[in-house]
Order: sequence, then C-alpha cells, then structure tokens
Amino acid sequence: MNQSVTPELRQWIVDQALAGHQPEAVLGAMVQAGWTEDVAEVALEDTLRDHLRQRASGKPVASVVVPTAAQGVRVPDADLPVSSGEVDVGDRRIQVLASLQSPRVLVLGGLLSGEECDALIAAARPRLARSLTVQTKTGGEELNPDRTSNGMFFNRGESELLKSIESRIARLLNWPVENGEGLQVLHYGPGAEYKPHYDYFDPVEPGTPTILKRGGQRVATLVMYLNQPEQGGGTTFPDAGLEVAPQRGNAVFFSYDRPSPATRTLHGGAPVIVGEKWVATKWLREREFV
Ligand code: PD2
Ligand code: ZN
Repeated sequence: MNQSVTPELRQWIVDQALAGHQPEAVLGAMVQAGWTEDVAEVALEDTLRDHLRQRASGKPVASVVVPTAAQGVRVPDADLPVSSGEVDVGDRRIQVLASLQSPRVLVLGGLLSGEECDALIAAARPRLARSLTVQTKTGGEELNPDRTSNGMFFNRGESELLKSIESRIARLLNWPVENGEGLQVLHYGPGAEYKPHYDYFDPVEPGTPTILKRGGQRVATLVMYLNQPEQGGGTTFPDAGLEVAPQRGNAVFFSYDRPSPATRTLHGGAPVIVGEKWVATKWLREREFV
C-alpha cells in the first residue's frame, strides 16, 4: 500500500490523540490497516511532535470536532405532506406511509414505477458481482461475510432512466444530485442477508480520511425495493424495533446527522426466506461526490 503520510492521515492521528486514544492503540490501528510498523511509528511521533510544537508556539491549530447533540450537520429530508399524505415531486406523487423522528426514518410508497423497477433490474443483472463493502481500515474495498448479496454500482447519470430517478430523489429529499453516490443495485437469493450495520464511515478507522475526500460523510440512505420477495427480506432497524416490508416501487429513507450510533440508524437486511430480493440503494454525501 501507499505509505505516504498525507495531511488527512496527520489530521486523523491528531484527532485520535485529542479524542483520548493512547499512542499504542493508534499505532495498532495503523498497523492493522497495512502500515509497516516502523513507518507508522515515525509518522505518529512526527505528527504528534509537530502538533505539540505548534500548540506551544501559540499558533492556532486545527482542533478535533467532537460532535455533541447540538452539532449535527444538515441532512436531506422530504417536505412533509400537510394532510394528503403525499409529496408531489413533479413527475410523481409519493406517499409517506410512515415517519419516525429518532431514528429519522420515512417509509415511502410509489417512489418508482413497476417499469422503472424492471428496467433497473434488467440493466443491473449482467453487471452483478459478489458485494464488496468500503473498507474503512484502508479506504479500499473488501468482501464482507456479513453481506451475502450480489451487487453493482451504476455511474451517476449514466442513462436517461438513472438521470430521471436521481433528479426525482434530489427533489424529494431537497439534496443536490451531485451529492449522491451512483445508484447501487443488490440482489439477494434465498438465505442471503445484510447483517445490521451503519452506513456512515467510522471516524476512528484510519482509511476514513481517504474515503471522505470524495464528498464528505454519508448523511442519508434511500433503499428502494425493486421487487417483493415471497417471504423475508425486510429492512430492520433494531434500535427502533422497526421492520420495513419490501414492496416493489416503495422505499425506506433514513438520515444520520453525525457518524455516531447516537443516530440510532443501525439497520440490516433480514434474510430472504423464500424467493429473491432486489433493491437499489442511494447514499447521499455532505458535499459533491466526485
Ligand atoms: O437490502 C436492504 O434491505 C439493506 C439493508 C441494509 C440495504 C442496505 N443496508 C444498504 O444497501 O446499505
Ligand atoms: Zn446499509
């Protein structure tokens, strides 16, 4: 791996120290992420020495941001319907079937037409591969045993269908198209599942600064159901005791204003028992995703 000590890595080291992590623990995390121990040791010592020198000189230094209850970032959300239970996004009217404040969750009806669901499946099917997840230890990707689906990513705006869906989502959630990652399609066969996890990138992992360069943190997720499994395959929110049933064209939206379990957005894809499950996931970032 690339062993160059980037400004992002130096800031991460300082943040870990300011958050109270012992140097041995920080070193251990770096070695686990693939750093050679002596390179990591020098990077750690140099960074912390420079930081202390800068502090002693009275110069202002970047300080760690420890999010508290009052410090969450702005997040996507729908304009809630006053009485009709529907949001008009120009080309469709979308039903708000359920709304929860903490965790912030919306269950949406009729976000996609049946034809759009079928077209997404048809376009994704030939491009499926065993799902990878972003590896926050290094910023790369890895096979994840907790995720037994097959998946693929579309590029943002790669077809008229995707452009139309992306701009609908942007209008619905009041969030720029440019801040969205390319749509991901997942296919689960019988027995496949996605164990409970958070979608934000864990700030304590040394690969996270690299991932955040492409548009900051993830702040919201929209999981769109492209079909209806015969049995199983709901999206679960263990902290809220909530399970959303997959129904073709419907979706579940949730947001997280900080990368913390305090958002209560732990969620998973329950095992498919009978049939298959297709979903399309849209992740929204703080800033333009490049
Ligand atoms: O397929 C799902 O229900 C599901 C559950 C949890 C999808 C995701 N997470 C995801 O794509 O992040
Ligand atoms: Zn997820």
